[in-house]
Amino acid sequence: MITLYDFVNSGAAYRARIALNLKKLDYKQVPIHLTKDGGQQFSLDYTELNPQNFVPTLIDGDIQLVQSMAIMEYLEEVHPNPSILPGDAVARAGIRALANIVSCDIHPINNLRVRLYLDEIMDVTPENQKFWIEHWIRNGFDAYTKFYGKGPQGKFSYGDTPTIADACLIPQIANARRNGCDLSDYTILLRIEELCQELPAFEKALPANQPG
Ligand SMILES: N[C@@H](CCC(=O)N[C@@H](CS)C(=O)NCC(=O)O)C(=O)O
Repeated sequence: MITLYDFVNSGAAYRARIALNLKKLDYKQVPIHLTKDGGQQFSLDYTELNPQNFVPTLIDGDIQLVQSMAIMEYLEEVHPNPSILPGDAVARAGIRALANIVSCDIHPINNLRVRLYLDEIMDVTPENQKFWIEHWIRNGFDAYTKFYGKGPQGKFSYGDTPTIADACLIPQIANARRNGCDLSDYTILLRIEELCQELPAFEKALPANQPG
């Protein structure tokens, strides 16, 4: 049995939920509330599992995995069908490039710990924090749209089946909405989102559909 330590509004955990659902794997969820009790990710027990104090963490038997990208690639290698990283070396590099735009270049700069640092240490006003968040989301989504244009321009982010790129994009769009970003310029990304949300794997992973 697989166990996923996750949090409803965590984009990184949302990626892992999508990947698990696309692979049609059963898993138990253990919520780690990122703000309750001073942040349950900082408890001693959870720190043992994830020394970075992040969600997600995935337990598969006696295997313990951290980092959502590593988790998705592990799932792909252990359960290759259906593939979420399909194609030849060029296609796979293209999919990883899109996924990394979100996971390396947007998400970490807008993460909870960074926002708390801006707020509490750097004394950045709420208005300027909003500018910061929106700036990096737009910067990444502009790049994502351009890279989509250089790929096969299929129904999903890269080709006609959902991949780890979509598993990164959809949570980031949800995060952008939660932060009040105007997404009207991103018609291609919104079209991909609409198609993804029609799939049960994405629907089941929605924050609104999580236990508790
Ligand atoms: N690179 C990590 C990032 C994980 C991450 O940033 N998780 C966030 C939630 S989306 C978190 O746990 N933040 C806790 C904090 O900032 O204290 C991954 O992809 O797993």
